[in-house]
Amino acid sequence: MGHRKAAPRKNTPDQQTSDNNSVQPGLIIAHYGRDLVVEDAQGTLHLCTARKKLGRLVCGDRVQWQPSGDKQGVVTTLDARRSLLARPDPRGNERPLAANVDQIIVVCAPEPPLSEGLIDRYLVVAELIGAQPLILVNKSDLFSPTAQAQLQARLSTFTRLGCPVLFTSTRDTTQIKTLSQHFNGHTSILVGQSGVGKSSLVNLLQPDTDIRIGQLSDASGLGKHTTTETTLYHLVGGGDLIDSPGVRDFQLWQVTADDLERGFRELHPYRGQCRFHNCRHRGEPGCAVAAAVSTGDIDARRLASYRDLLQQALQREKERYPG
Ligand SMILES: Nc1nc2c(ncn2[C@@H]2O[C@H](COP(=O)(O)OP(=O)(O)OP(=O)(O)O)[C@@H](O)[C@H]2O)c(=O)[nH]1
Ligand SMILES: [Mg+2]
Ligand SMILES: [Zn+2]
Repeated sequence: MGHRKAAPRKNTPDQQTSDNNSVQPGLIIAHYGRDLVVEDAQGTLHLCTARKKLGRLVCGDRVQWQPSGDKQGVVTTLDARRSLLARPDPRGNERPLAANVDQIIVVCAPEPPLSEGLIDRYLVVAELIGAQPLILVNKSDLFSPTAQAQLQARLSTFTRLGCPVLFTSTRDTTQIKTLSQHFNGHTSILVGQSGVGKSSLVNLLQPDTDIRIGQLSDASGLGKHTTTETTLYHLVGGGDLIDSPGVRDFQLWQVTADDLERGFRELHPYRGQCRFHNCRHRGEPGCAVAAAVSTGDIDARRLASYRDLLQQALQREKERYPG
């Protein structure tokens, strides 16, 4: 390793970690375009760039990086990802959003109106990347008890599928404990439409990371106006939480017909039970899934949702591979 001019030293405890230029492990906790905020093993933040060959790095990525100056560095290696959550851009190209997530928290609120279809699509993604889904209905302070009971009943399909539904309000700090229990031990990501209160939930649970990132970007001249796409927060009550910017809609552009079958967990027990081995459960004779709907074991709305998504997936496959 070549000789390197020592970086100017300040006598802060933070400084010790960037004193040598050895390769070391880090965690990506935010990014501004190509600039990454990497947290070292001591919890100090560094503004890094990444070698081009590494592709797009995202929040939650574990990396190896090398200091290159005062609180700056270069990411040299990407550690293997346990999971990768991607989101399509407006043209339908998948863009990675967060890595190593094991819980997807779908946040809803009375406004914009709650959409079961949107929840279904997030659940498919959760299933496909092996993450546990959790539904948070936020702004519960705006619900009457009757409205909340009605909504609870409406969302009971999801509870029966093993996806917990919690009612929350960021106006009510007594809920921090309940939320912490669900977040502890996980790397979770908050997803959902804009304005449902994702960032407010983060602020309730973790008020100081934005300040630390702000200090780093001020010090590095990154400017206050740059906004980060996603940010990872270490929660006081345990666990990591990734905030992501809201979307108006979320479509499953890259999901195939086979993926969908895996993505609807209530279909799993009926695998291989239909008369036709390649049954897509769209009204074929002898369909075990249709039979399960008539006995009430599968929710009719969920099957209709599956069929809609299947129709779209088959259409895409036809466009991609015509003939
Ligand atoms: N009444 C009420 N308002 C809330 C609650 N949580 C958040 N809000 C308000 O809802 C608005 C949107 O909150 P944000 O936290 O910015 O929403 P977000 O989901 O992060 O939005 P995007 O970042 O655009 O995706 C703000 O005005 C919040 O003050 C809540 O529990 N009750
Ligand atoms: Mg937000
Ligand atoms: Zn079938």
